[in-house]
Amino acid sequence: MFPPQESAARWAPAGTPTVILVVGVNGSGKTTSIAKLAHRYKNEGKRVLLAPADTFRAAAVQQLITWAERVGCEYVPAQQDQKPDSVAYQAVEKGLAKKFDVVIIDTAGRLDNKKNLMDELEKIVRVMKKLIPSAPHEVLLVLDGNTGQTAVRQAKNFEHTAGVTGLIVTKLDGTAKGGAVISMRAEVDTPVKWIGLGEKMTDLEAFDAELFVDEIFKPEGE
Ligand SMILES: Nc1nc2c(ncn2[C@@H]2O[C@H](COP(=O)(O)OP(=O)(O)O)[C@@H](O)[C@H]2O)c(=O)[nH]1
Ligand SMILES: [Mg+2]
Repeated sequence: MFPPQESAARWAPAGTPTVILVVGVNGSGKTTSIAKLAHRYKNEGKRVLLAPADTFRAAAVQQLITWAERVGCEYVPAQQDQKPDSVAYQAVEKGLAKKFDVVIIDTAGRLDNKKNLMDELEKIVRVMKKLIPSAPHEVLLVLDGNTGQTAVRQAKNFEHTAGVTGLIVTKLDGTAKGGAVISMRAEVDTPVKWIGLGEKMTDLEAFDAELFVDEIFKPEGE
């Protein structure tokens, strides 16, 4: 029953930084997932630049910077209350100038209302296109795998407005939670690209539908 999907990550043409925009509600695991992606890409030998464009909450910028330092990758410094699109612009500009392979942009999960949030995301996309017309190459929506129908609703809200190209389903560590991915994909027409399996930077797996389904049907103890 699992719908066929294209799980592969999308990349910019050679010589252009791949810009990944990460969206989703607060607490879904955006910032942690960005750290995990950064860690993975860094291990693959890629140069990764992080952009803390969630300037809406005081602690959010610092949280991403702390992760960047832990992972050992670069970030653009951002002030709290700096406009998110200006942080994104700075990051893409630096990504181009310093030839980074990957630029990952963290965003706010909540503004005073949903329209403002979507407007803000659109602004971020608009400014980066001035520098790289094909950006963002990937828009990853982060969904908490424990939130069931709420996550499905969020996915539907974000899917069209933000041009989402893939899902990261988080918090699938623990028992018997994998089913959430199946029910999500039954209702949301976006491929699951990554799954989060814990709070550490190593707790991220590329999603492979076939392997995943095999795991679910494996007899206990195998
Ligand atoms: N168990 C578990 N916790 C996670 C996972 N991903 C994120 N978290 C936790 O969820 C909380 C919110 O994550 P955060 O990245 O700050 O979410 P954001 O508000 O979307 O940026 C933090 O306590 C994370 O450690 C995961 O895959 N498994
Ligand atoms: Mg965050």
